[in-house]
Amino acid sequence: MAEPSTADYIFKIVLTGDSGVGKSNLLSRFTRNEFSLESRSTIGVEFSTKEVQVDGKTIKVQIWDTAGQERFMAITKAYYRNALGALVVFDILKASTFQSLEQWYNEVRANAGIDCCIILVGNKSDQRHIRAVLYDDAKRYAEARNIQYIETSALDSTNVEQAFRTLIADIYRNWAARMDSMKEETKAHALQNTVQTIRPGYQAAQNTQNSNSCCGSFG
Ligand SMILES: Nc1nc2c(ncn2[C@@H]2O[C@H](COP(=O)(O)OP(=O)(O)OP(=O)(O)O)[C@@H](O)[C@H]2O)c(=O)[nH]1
Ligand SMILES: [Mg+2]
Repeated sequence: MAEPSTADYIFKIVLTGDSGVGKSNLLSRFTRNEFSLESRSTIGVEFSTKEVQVDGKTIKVQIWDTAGQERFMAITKAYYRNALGALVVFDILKASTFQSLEQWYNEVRANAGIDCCIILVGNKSDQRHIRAVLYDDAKRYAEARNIQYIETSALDSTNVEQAFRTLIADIYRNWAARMDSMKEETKAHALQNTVQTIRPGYQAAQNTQNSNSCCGSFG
């Protein structure tokens, strides 16, 4: 039988971007330290989990992955529902995947909400000598949307851990403030003899609708 999770928080994160940009390999590199040169296009929706530590808290991240070509609305809505963060990925070797970004960015905003934390990921940096998208263009795109840009290589592992951890830390910062204010509210209720229990660890993923802002800046 599976061990019960001892995580303080559970975050759902989604991967999005055109087919072939390397979403599944970023996921397998981060969660299992694996890479495949001949990976097939993802069929349906898959997810993997990993526990990470932030500020002494254990955070279990559930990372969802689907094919970039999977364009059915029914999947889209369920895929993004309750996502607290998204990695929007393009391939620095392929300009068309950069041109598609707006579509993916809007899809996240429309389905996961304005408070979903987003990080822009330019993947395949191991091949940057033949890059088709300039670093500065991608950086400018991200800055205009107030999100962070990072270049990764799922092949040689560069920045993969950092991309996920930056996003997770950002979600944590965003939610920790809300958790603290919820705790304050709980204290106030307790003082009024109101019986109410809040389990911070399991609130985050269930309260995306009550939020207002996220990810304005990265330290
Ligand atoms: N050179 C290089 N190749 C990569 C990298 N990441 C992925 N690839 C290759 O790019 C191809 C597509 O990778 P996937 O991870 O399957 O891409 P995907 O975004 O999941 O594609 P879909 O599931 O179709 O949406 C595979 O041949 C990978 O080996 C990388 O960092 N560097
Ligand atoms: Mg895939």
